[in-house]
Amino acid sequence: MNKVLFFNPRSARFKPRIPNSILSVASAIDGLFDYAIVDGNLESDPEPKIIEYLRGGEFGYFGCSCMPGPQLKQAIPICQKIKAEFPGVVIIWGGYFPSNQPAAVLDSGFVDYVINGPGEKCLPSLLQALEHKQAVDSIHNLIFKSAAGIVRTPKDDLYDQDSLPPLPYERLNQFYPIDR
Ligand code: B12
Repeated sequence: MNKVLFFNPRSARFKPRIPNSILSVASAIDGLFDYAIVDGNLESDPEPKIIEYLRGGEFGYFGCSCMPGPQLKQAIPICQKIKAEFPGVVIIWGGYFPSNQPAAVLDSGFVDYVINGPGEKCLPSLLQALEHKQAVDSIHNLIFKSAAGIVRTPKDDLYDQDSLPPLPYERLNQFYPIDR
């Protein structure tokens, strides 16, 4: 199974913060796919670390969270570089910016899939389908480009938050000491 490299681009200059968005989707693939986390808030320059992970050859997916503003500023050049150097790595964006601006994101040419809204069900289904070379068009909360244009699958109602798995703080702690 290909591994997933999650990236939380820098959203704040001061005070490390828990990367809520990434942890939420990481919780949904815990036990199904192995993953690593790179937190832009805790790296002076996250790019070398990301490139080093990808050069290892074990990561088939790059999952990037993105709000509008500074996160976008860090996400764009890094994803452009990944697409150029590792064209086989599938780049998946989730969060407010790609959910609201999917055409701009997909037209960029360096993002393969947009998760539209909550990703806890969509991401594991997408990864399973891609691993087994199955169609993705029945997976809810997904936006992607096909030969016919941009495809937007139906959107789920918001999930009952208490039914979702707990956030994997212990895993985050392995990458970035949570004491910080
Ligand atoms: C906390 C927060 C912040 C924190 C982030 C703290 C942190 N821990 O990182 C801080 C203070 C840094 C912040 C900053 C900003 N924020 Co803010 N923030 C929020 C807030 C209140 C909650 C976000 C959150 O953590 N949600 C919980 C997580 C679990 O949900 P989520 O992010 O939606 O993630 C889910 C999906 O989007 C998806 N997903 C997300 N990422 C990924 C990645 C992958 C790979 C996949 C598969 C799926 C996926 O799956 C997740 C689980 O379902 C929201 C409002 C809200 N109630 O949602 C505003 C909100 C996101 N922020 C907003 C804005 C505008 C900003 C700023 C631009 C404000 C500013 N002017 O500076 C900055 C920009 C950030 C940046 N620098 O890039 C707007 C975005 C509006 C829009 N239409 O895009 C929101 C919606 C508030 C609002 N209503 O105006 N923010």
